[in-house]
Amino acid sequence: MHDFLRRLPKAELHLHIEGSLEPELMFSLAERNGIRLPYDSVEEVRAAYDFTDLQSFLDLYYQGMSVLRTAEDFHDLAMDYFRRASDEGVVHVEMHVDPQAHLARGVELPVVMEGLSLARRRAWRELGLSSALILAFLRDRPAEEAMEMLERAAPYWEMLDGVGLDSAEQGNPPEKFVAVFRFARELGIPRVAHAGEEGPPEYIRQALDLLDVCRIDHGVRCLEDPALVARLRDEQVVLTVCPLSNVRLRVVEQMADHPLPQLLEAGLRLTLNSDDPAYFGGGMLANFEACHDAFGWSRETFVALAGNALEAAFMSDERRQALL
Ligand code: ES4
Ligand code: ZN
Repeated sequence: MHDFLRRLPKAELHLHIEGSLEPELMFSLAERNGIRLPYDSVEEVRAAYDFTDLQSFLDLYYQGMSVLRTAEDFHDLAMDYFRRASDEGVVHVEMHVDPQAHLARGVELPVVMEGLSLARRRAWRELGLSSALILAFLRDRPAEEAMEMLERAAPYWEMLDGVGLDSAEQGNPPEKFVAVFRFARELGIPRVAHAGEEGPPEYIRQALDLLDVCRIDHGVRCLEDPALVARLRDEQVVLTVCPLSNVRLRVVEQMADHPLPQLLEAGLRLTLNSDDPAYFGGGMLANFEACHDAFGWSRETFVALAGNALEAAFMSDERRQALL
């Protein structure tokens, strides 16, 4: 099964590129940039990744990204991830990026965009791996700041495949971001949003009704609202589920308790994703394998889930046909 899951062509629709920063690269970038880390070893960093909830993770995630300063750093970050993903049979990666987190520490948008663009072109040429870029708004910061960031991103609108909504969910409902999502829609940019990870089912409804998103990132808490489940099924809304993330952030206690089997049984259009592979104990293959170990799913189930991701991916129909 391991070889089958590795060889299965997989598209990853839910990845935070800053969350792909492995401790080894964190140390080498810290050294290159003359930055002191509050850790003495890679082992110490990994030991610190003992999270109690989303916020406890976000604190270390924002701290970890402090080593990213130059376009070369962003290039190395993404290239490092693309190589690992490609080795795991990933053929397409859609990455969220958090420009506000970088702007807040003095790293300007062109630095981020140039580094990531170069890595994406190299990944396509050297690995045959396609990618998409999702500009994410930090929901725990003011909505006005999100709008300002999207305006500043004007030179890059053309290269955006989507906008997203991430960071601390509780208390930061989608309705807070109606204006900036309306602007993205006017620009013709597709929209996705994290909802129903720690937040209530109502946030999933808001993301659909007020932000007009085409996918829900996570969405696992929809199960608390049967009418919402029926709607997600009827409309075949794609959920980008991240099983190992849910365990590590204690959305569920262990893989055996994960609601994936119920979500599948409900007829929802699911995909499997890694979220922040460097922080949550593995990439796409580890997530697929964890599902196999916990639920004993057949090859057909994994083929269907991988197919959902290819069908929902932001890629040309030509590329999609080549992969399906
Ligand atoms: C994130 Cl809400 C959320 N979940 C996982 N990783 C993230 N990075 C930024 N926001
Ligand atoms: Zn996420």
